[in-house]
Amino acid sequence: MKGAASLPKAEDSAMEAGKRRGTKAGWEDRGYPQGKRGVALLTVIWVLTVLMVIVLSFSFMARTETLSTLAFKEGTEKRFWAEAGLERGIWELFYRKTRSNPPLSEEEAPWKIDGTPYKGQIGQGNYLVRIMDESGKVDLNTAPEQVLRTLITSLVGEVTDADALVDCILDWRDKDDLHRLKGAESDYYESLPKPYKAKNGDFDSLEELLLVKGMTPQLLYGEKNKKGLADFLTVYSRTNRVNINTAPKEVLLAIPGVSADMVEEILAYRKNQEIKNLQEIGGTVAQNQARIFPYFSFAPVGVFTVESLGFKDTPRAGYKVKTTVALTADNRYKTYYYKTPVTIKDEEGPSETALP
Ligand SMILES: [Ca+2]
Repeated sequence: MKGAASLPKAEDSAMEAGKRRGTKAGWEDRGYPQGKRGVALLTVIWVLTVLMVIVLSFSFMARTETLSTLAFKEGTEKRFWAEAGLERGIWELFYRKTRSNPPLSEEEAPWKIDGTPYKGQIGQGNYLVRIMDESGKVDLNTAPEQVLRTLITSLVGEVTDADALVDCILDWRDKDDLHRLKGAESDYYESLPKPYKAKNGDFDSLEELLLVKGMTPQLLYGEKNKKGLADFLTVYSRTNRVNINTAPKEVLLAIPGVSADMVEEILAYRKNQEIKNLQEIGGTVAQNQARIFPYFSFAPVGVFTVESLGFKDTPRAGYKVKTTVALTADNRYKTYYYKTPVTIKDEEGPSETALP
């Protein structure tokens, strides 16, 4: 008890000493001149400022993180909605295969495979799916030269020397090292800053076209309101004909001997039924059938591209995925190509044809 009683006394005397040090006499005692008495306050303000800057930068970082997490979440959602659309598209292909008889009603009818967009809903999201028959496109490796030339000229002739582009594509593909008039072979490609050789073999993918002299992503994928070559070319049909039931207008027009009137007749006829021969279309198509027949087939070869756009409110802010699949005999499918995302910038975006 004695010790405990003496302790407060010792504390008291220490406090007294502290108080004394805080007095004017105290500062002077410790050798601070009178003019520097605000230095502690200044230090405190500085420390507070530095702390505020740190806190503000932390809060800014946290906000950025939150926003990027939200964007990631939305992007992931859209991606899975798009993936769902892709699965649906493939499922529709199998359904189509089993529905060889004419459908009883509109709902029973299988989806069209000419790029017609179909909309679906899953959870809180939506998808927009298009199926394209690869045999409705022009095969880059097997198409007759005239078809390739007419198609490419009609699509990009306004912005580039289409003849030179076609010459370079054919030179890239042919086995020899002999230049066409405006073509390019290994000697040109080896003179580039990053040299490589001409393939002298078939194209394995459309992207390979970007290695060919004169080809640009804009020409291949199209720009905002202009379609690119990729919508009309393929490496998967492996035939020199195009499917008259699914070929886009641009491809039909590239067929030698096919006029704009014939294209209208074909499009009008196939709207309601499948074309089985040229005779049944009648009109100018039937009159010219002998001439144009060698360029056409009437059924798909079984390779399809499914393109799906996942979105919440507007397709313009969507996420797009694309796959090319081949249906195999055992009711399975093989994936030849898959791309995610097909970004709005390097592809035609949710192109006008993909919008509802
Ligand atoms: Ca060559």
